[in-house]
Amino acid sequence: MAIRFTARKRFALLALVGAVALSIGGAGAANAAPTSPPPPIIHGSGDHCSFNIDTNVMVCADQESQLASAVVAATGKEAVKADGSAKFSPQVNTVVGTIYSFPSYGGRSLDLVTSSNCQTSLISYTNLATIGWDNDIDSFKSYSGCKTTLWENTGFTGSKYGPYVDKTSIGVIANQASSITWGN
Ligand SMILES: [Ca+2]
Repeated sequence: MAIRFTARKRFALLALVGAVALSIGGAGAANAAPTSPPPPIIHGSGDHCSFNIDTNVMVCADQESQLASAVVAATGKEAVKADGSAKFSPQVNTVVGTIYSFPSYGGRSLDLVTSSNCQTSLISYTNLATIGWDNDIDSFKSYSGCKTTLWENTGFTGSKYGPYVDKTSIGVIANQASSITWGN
C-alpha cells in the first residue's frame, strides 16, 4: 500500500508541474473555468509548503522547520499560526489551517494563509487540484479560531466533512477532498 500511495502522490505533483508549465505557455489560461483558480506562483521546492490564498504565492521547503523563514524570505511577511482568536489585519498573514497527506499530521504539509478573518467571513479554496492537493488530504489542523470543512468535490459540493478544528484521521473522506473552507 505504501508504494502505491507514494506513486499516486508523485503523480499528483507531476500533474501540478504540468499545469504550471501549461500556464507559462499561455494556452488556455484565459479560458479557465470559474471553478479553477490560476496556478500558484511557486518559490522553492520540497514537501512542506505555505500557500497564500490572497496573493496566490506558494513557498516550499524540504523541512517544516525551514518553512517559516522561507516564507519571510520570499514574501517579506511572516505567516502567523495563532492559537484561539487571532488579530486579523491586512498587515498580518494568518495561517487558518494546515493540511497533511497522511493521518496524524504526517506526509506532505500545506499551510493555508490569508489576511481575511474566518470569524467574520468564510475563507475558501474551490479546487485543491490547482495547488496539488486533490484527493490527498488525510488529516488537518486549524488555527486562529478557524474551523476546517472538507468537501468531496470541487466548488464545495458532494459530501461535507466538518467544521472541525483538528483531526488526526478523517474517515471516509480521506483522500477524497477536492475543495475546502474555513469558518468559525
Ligand atoms: Ca474528490
